Amino acid sequence: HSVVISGVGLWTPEHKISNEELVESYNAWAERFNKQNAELIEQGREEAKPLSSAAFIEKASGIKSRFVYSKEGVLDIDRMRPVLEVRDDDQLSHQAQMAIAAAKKALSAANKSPADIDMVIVSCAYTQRSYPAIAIEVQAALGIEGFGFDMLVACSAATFGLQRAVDAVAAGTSKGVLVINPELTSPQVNYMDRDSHFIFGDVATATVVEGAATCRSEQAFDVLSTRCVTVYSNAIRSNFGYITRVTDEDPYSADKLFHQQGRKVFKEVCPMAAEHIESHLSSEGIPVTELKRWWLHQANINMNLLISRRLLGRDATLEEAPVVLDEYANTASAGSIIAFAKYHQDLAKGDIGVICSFGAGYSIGSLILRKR
Ligand code: CO8
Repeated sequence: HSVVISGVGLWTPEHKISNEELVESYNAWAERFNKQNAELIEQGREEAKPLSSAAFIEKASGIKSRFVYSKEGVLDIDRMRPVLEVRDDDQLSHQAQMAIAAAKKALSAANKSPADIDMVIVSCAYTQRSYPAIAIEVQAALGIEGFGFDMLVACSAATFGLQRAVDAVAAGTSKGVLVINPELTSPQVNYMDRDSHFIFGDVATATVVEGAATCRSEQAFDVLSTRCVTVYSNAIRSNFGYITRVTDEDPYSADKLFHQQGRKVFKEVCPMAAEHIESHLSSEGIPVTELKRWWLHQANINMNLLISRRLLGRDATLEEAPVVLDEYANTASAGSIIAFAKYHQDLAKGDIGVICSFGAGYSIGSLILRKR
């Protein structure tokens, strides 16, 4: 069966935090910490908190701002984490709410109704609970018959989820699949860590995957090929998990939140991603120069430029490799899908593009698409 992506949806939270706001709050928190711990710092028993800078953030990452699901609490130096209300078991969960908003947009872009879908994959960096799956909650709320499950593959959750969807449709076991990426990252961001407080934002994306024969969309892409790879690394890690209840560790300690060795990640992941894209394209007989669009993972502008430079011998233009991280920051697996959602309508029939994610795991996933 020939498989298409027939619709993509993007849901953006209403709240925004600029670098300047974030840095002002972090620096106020750090200065207070240093004042309160002046004696210990003087004695060398505590490390002074370094100050952050909006200019550094923009230069080192390309990030100018991020969207958040809840802004309350994030900038409060007595809290330094968002506030989310507890919802009863019979209310819609936060993540399902985000997922449904994006899913409805993807369905409408694909010109499909829930009756056309029989598989729901919620694929993202974190789910707010282990069971029942967020995907099954979404399935019920949208009135979809079939099945759903959650998948966690950090930054490559969206591309790995899409590969599952493409395979299911190609095998004839599913007629239509919703792959949804409700990236609620802000609860896992350490807003008290100078090196990572600026990296992430919240968003939700969704895509509809189906057979070419049922496609009723004006903006559809043939999926020519998918490829996923993982190589174990501790350079990006979170030790948050259900067993901390019995290991008696501090559930709020920094290692329970997102942390990374950013330089190491940068150096190791860029060549991996460049080689991955190159070998994926070459196995399909497509020269890199034929690529009209690169919907790359959105972690760092310099990473994306380095990857395109390795493959093209020059920096990709903004038209070739659109950037959304300036406005959205790193949104884990959703980044490349935001780029795809915002920048696909101008492509002509036959144009080829690649979606590629790279990140924690390490994990790399790519899809080669051709505009129909
Ligand atoms: N303000 C001012 N100065 C700073 C700041 C700051 N905020 N942060 C660091 N500095 C300083 C450093 O201390 C250092 O000073 P010195 O030279 O005196 O030691 C100097 O600036 C340079 O620091 P770095 O070498 O660390 O700076 P880089 O140029 O490497 O930039 C980045 C740091 C932006 C983090 C960069 O390394 C990067 O983007 N690396 C790639 C990271 C990446 O892509 N990671 C992927 C993570 S996402 C993922 O995989 C999914 C996880 C799941 C989602 C999690 C949701 C919460």
